[in-house]
Amino acid sequence: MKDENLEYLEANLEPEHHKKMAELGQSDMNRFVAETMKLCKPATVFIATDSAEDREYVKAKALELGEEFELATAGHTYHFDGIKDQGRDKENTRYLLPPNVHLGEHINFMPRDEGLAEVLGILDGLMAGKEMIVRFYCLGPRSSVFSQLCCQITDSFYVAHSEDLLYRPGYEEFKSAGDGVEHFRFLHSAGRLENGVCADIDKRRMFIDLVDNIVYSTNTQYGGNTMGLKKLAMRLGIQKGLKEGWLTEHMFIVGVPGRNGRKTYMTGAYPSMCGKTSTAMIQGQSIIGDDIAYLKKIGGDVRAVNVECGVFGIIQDVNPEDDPDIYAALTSPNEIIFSNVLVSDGKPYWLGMGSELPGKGLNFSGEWTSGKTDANGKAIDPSHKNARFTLKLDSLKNYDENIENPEGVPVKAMIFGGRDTDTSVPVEQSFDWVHGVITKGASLESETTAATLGAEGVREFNPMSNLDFLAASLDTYLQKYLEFAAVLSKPPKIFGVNYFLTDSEGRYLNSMLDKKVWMLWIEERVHEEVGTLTTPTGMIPLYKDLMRLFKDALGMEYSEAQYKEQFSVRVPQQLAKIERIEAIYRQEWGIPEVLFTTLDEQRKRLLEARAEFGDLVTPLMLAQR
Ligand code: SPV
Ligand code: MN
Repeated sequence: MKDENLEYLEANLEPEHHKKMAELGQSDMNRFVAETMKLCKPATVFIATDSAEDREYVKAKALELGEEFELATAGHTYHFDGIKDQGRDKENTRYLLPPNVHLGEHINFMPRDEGLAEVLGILDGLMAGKEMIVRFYCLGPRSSVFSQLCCQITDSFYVAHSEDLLYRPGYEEFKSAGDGVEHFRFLHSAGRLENGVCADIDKRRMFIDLVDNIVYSTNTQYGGNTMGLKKLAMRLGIQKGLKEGWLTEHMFIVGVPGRNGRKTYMTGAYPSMCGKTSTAMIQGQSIIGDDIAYLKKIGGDVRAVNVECGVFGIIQDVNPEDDPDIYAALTSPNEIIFSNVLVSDGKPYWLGMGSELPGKGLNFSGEWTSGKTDANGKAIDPSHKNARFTLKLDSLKNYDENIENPEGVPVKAMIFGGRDTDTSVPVEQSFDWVHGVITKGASLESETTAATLGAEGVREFNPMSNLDFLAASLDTYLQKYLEFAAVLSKPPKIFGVNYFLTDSEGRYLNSMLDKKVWMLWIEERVHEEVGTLTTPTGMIPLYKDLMRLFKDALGMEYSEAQYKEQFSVRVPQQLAKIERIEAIYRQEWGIPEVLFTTLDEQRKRLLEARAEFGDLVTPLMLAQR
């Protein structure tokens, strides 16, 4: 059959690029590429296959065009996003919804017709004078039940290069799939650049069209806004998973070592900058992924894959003591992109790297010297708090051998953690799947950080740390989540963690290293090798087990006084949290009743404990009950 789009491509592409499209054999892709060319009007078009040559071209172009610059160490490059383009822009990230679709109060949306008109208007001619890159990827391992094919169009070689590090190639997958294969599409343009950064931030848009499985992103460079396969694909993945009975989650996947050489796989969901990557990188563990997981039920287990094969990680506080494996990778020759760090004498520097930073250099604000202030008179940090590194997982030495397993890995524990200075204990097991989904996942709150634009330190509701990415109403998401593993005879055990508890003076009660102990305790709980103490909110570790684990894993003494301070139930704070969470869900339609009964039961247990012991219920009080 005649394909008019392919004819258009033949007339308007260089022959080698037309050939690549023709050989792909995907009429939807021909249409997507032809329509985008007509709309965005690029000067030239580069169709990338999976070949090493095409990958090299992208890398070389990023350097040639000044989107990246070389550092002294072989393979290392750096990139800057503009001073106003340093995080995910939640305000301008919107779902485009048809008139009959309502996803509730927590979803930022606009009418689809209006949104499409606006973003297509912005995209009109936006690639003028630039090269348009067309790239094919596969989310999840290739040739697996988890594989999700994607096509990214962008005019940013930095974005294309980053995605080449973060995602598995997909040209050959598309080619062998046969015409009409289901896929996600992403269209990005950084728009007009000035000094290499986006000049028209007021026209920054991330618009998600759930009807056509396409996401548009304009006038931004920051990874979370631009790399379609990252947070933008997550939204399409959530929608697809909920329809088909599986989950797309904001989760790391790790293998935790246990007794007799065994390894136990776990996932963990934490909002940005709450220790997710560093938990995934704890010494002695192996890493499958640090950000996004697809979870499916296979053969009686929940199994998970990392949709990515690289890390776009926060660099602040990566130092030889706290994150030795990442630090080693960041200081060895390897393909790495450093974004928004301080650069001086060909070397990257970042806050918390464990050594002195130079007093001047280049950073996201341009030439930087210590004491430089922004337009509001606020001191500009040498490296941004949300500065990042991008690398392939296989450049880390703790890379898990199962990352490409087409069946994923069995998930035995799911962990939820937020930035919480005053309420939850450092680690706690939920009573069962439903209690865990509701009181740990659906009740997750976190104090805001620099990973998204806006004020920091404000407590925000963030169910499953997925709120920013939900492509469904909360009631549907929760209902499907509850159903997901309820049918399994042994669903994953659910845990809550909190690394950010402080004392009355605001000092952290735990060190960065303590999370290793919590992970090892969870591993032993999965195999039911250690006991617990039941509290009104869950099951906490026994002192003797923590004392042993602190000694064995960290060579540290852990005192009973520390245990008491960290693991006491703070009843007024826990009750206030229930009030907040309940009020949020009361505003929504159709929330499963079990959410309210579960919260209510928890409140009753807390009130009973308070009547018996007062506001602060120590583990000892509960043990002697
Ligand atoms: C996050 O903010 O959750 C990240 C980085 O993982 S971003 O790509 O910006 O989403
Ligand atoms: Mn993330």
